[in-house]
Amino acid sequence: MVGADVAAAAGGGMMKWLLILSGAALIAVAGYGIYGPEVDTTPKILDVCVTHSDSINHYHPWIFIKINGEIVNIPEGTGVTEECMYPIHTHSPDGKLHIEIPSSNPLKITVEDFFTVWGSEFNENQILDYSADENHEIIMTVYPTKEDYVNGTNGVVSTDYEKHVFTSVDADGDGIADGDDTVVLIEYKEK
Ligand SMILES: [Ca+2]
Repeated sequence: MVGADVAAAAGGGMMKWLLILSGAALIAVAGYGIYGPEVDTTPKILDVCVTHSDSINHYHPWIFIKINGEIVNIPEGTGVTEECMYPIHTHSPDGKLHIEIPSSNPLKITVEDFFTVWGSEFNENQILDYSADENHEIIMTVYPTKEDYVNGTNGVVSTDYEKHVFTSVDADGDGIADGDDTVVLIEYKEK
């Protein structure tokens, strides 16, 4: 009798655990149902290849990176592989970006897209291998033209960081995307 009582007690305990576990599984399934599709962080920029023959909105912003005052070289051919030329890429090592948006796929191109095709890190706390800390900060400044950047005029500090859009909109009606010739400067420096 004693043995049977122990077995019954053990069986009851197991049933309790099964109920708890199945409850947890239900919550997990429900959670996936609610949140699963929303956490798709696959960079869309890597799904699109461009060719010069497609009908394309083609314009040229600039990006410059300074680490402790030194300009970082951005390689020629960033965003260009044998298999794919991504909608944001370089053809020279001078910070000139080529944005080519197929009219069949009107992407919104961000600074993050460039770092994605480059395979490098950038956000408000990190630029390349450098992290913001108590002594260092990351400042992003946007200039309306390359000439402004060279002259140090009309720069606006932005807190958009990687979310900054190189706009393809032509709000001023000159026939060129307004993001053309704009400059993003990312600086990592001592506070
Ligand atoms: Ca324009």
